Amino acid sequence: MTYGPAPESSVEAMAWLHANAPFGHWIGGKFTAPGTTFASHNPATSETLAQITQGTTTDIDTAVTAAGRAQPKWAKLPGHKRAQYLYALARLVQKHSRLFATLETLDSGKPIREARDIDIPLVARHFYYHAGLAQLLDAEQPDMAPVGVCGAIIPWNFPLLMLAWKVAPALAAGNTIVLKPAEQTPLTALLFAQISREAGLPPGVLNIVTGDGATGAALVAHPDATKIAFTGSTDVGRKIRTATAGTGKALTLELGGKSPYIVFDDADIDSAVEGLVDAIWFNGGQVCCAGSRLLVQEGIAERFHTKLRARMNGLRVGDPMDKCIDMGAINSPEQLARITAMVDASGGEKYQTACPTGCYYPPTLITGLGSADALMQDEIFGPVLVSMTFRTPAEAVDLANNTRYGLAASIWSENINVALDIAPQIKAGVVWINGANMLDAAAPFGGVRESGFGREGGWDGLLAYLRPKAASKPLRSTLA
Ligand code: TXE
Repeated sequence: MTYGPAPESSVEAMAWLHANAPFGHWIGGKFTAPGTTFASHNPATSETLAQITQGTTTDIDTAVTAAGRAQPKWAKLPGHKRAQYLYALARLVQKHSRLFATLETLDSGKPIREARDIDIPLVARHFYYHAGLAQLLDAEQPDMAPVGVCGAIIPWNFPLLMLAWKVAPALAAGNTIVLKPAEQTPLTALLFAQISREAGLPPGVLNIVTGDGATGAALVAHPDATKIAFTGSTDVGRKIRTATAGTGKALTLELGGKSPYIVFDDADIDSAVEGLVDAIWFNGGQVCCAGSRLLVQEGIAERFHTKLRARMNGLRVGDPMDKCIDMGAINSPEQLARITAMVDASGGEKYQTACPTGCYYPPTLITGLGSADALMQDEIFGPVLVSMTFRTPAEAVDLANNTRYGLAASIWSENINVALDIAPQIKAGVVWINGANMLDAAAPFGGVRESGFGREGGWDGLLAYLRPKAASKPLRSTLA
């Protein structure tokens, strides 16, 4: 069955691309002339969308310098003035939400329904929320100083949302920023650059330098980028931590995960199955906090798997621009090859449903693995769920913690005492009870162990962009 094209036509997005590409960097409030370029593709069609400039060390230096020049004045603005810019950005994201959502889907392969209903609204919410925090800082700021110039490096799975997670708190706290989007998905960041002009953001407060890992490494290495915020693979996170060791740079890392999804035998099974569909097949499982490890209590395992397979059969995989599909394209041929190789190399029993040919991977369930098997341990970052059973709550905790990661976990039980007893025992930064992927600008998000450190969202997230400054007032003598 086909469902026809989404009403969100891509005509507007293609017109925007034709009017603006090839793209240079966004530095000091305007686009630079394009340099040596690479192509950004639509993974669903492999069509080239636009030529993007590969950022050099000189480009990074120019951007950091522009950010450094703008920072003192930006930091001197009262919080409520910075808030006005953040409110304007939030409103403009909403005003251009259809263009943002379409570009995001074309560039990343995620379903238009997700881009339109989840990614872009969460972006606007993030800016609204941080506008509020910027105002609160008026009361707090005497003892808090911005970090200075922030360098942000983001991945391809939530391109605009990850931009918002870095830019909103950085700007709210009085920092300026140089952001490097992922080479696979730079388009919405470039549109965001354009709307920052519409918002009247002072030149140099936001700078975007496109490019690959080498561009990111140059940003990390720049001596005047005093805080680095990174979201991406654990391998690159490790390199960045090594590169910044001994430099005094502040650092937050949001890395991979292998989050457990624990279902007790008293759970509401239908809700738990539905929650799992969201946990592992949202954005094709290309989600750092994906519930990619199902741990289900033995007594209900068969019934649960039967219901899960039936639900999998109903998932529609296809053209991301079709608003009726559940899962779109895999983000890139490289990521598809990575997923395929990992699954092909594994044992276990595989259950896969249908998907189109091209840059697609079918919803997959793998059972019969041991807890030490590679697929139980390694992040796949695709629509692949691995499943094991447990007998007792203690065994559930052991299995859940048997990972080098610690980002998120879901616990499903109708007995709140069980859930509240288990939650603190799980080594993870975020634990959801009878839910999954519940993200909000006000909730601190981040990991422990090899999932990284630092939080994004909430007051904790803002504090990562501030430094306490105890010497801002003269101390009164205790003898007086
Ligand atoms: O990530 P990279 P990749 C995981 C996931 C995926 C795997 C590889 O398991 O399969 O990583 O994806 C920039 N210095 N996650 O290769 O390389 C790069 O240009 C500075 C989980 O795409 O980590 C991009 O902007 N920057 C993750 C960003 O880092 C460097 C999301 C992420 O790319 C750099 C993405 C360097 N040396 C992948 N090398 C999550 N936590 O959500 C690359 N980059």
